[in-house]
Amino acid sequence: MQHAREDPRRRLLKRHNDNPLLTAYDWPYFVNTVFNTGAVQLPSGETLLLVRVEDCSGLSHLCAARSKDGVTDWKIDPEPTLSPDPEHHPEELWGIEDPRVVWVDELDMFAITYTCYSQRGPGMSLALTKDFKTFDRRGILFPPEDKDAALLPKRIDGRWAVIHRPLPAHQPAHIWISYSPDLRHWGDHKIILHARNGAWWDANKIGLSPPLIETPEGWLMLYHGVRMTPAGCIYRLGLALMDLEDPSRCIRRCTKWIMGPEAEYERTGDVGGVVFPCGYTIGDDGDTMHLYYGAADTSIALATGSVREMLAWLEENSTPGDSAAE
Ligand code: BMA
Repeated sequence: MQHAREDPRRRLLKRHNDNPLLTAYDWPYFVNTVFNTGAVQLPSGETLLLVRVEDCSGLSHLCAARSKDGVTDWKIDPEPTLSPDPEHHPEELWGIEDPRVVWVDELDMFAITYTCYSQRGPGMSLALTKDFKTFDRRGILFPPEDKDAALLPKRIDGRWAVIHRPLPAHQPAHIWISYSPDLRHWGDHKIILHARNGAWWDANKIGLSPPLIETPEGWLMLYHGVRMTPAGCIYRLGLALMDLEDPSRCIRRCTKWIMGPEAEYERTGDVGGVVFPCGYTIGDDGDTMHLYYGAADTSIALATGSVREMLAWLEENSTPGDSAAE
């Protein structure tokens, strides 16, 4: 008998047949693993992945891979594209990880938010680029521990907004928003999505996955929930819809996860049981999402879905507002 969760009709996100798309064996230089990746479409139409690469020291850097169709024939930079720079940025001493990339019209630049791994734990940094060759590093925005950040691609009421996930010494860990007039000074910090309690799939620890997706109904958020089990953590994905004018206001939030580790390459690897998307591209139809995710902290995989279907599903499988205390 087929298990319900294996029923493809229930899947909002369909895994690509060629998964995993990229592994360490595809890399032009020797590395341990390639996994959590930002993704954008370049003006040329190419897909660019900004990949977290872990070398055999255990530290990570970022490397760009480009492909015409977003699936095959990847042209990978022959050496690291963005390396930790602890001399000028001591907060990058133990590497840089998990980039989220958005195109920002007003700046005429891509904004990359990434984890900087400092001696005091992971914090969150910002760099700007036009071409993924030269970078304007803006340094650390939020001190440790903080991760899973993405800039909104435009100002909200005149201010920049970043979604992020501080990690307090004692869980739970919730998703926050912070605002800035200049991308430098940040304030008005506010929790926008609480980790649930008890046995929920998204209890105790949640975080933003890729950058928010602007839709006519609101900002669609894909977030991860970390289920802690005696055998280790399970990273799954869920949906929330945030108000377009006020992204700190959650309109509705899913009750069930939409994707979890099922395939062999998601269950087995350096950290099994992890699907971790940091980026997507949207097809020419304005609806098809190509979601790139790290699988088991070991490879890069692709799943495709319809934003419209996700919104419709959310209507049926959600509770209004943040609804965390239940
Ligand atoms: C999270 C992040 C991710 C990683 C995941 C599973 O805390 O550090 O980079 O993929 O854990 O190990």
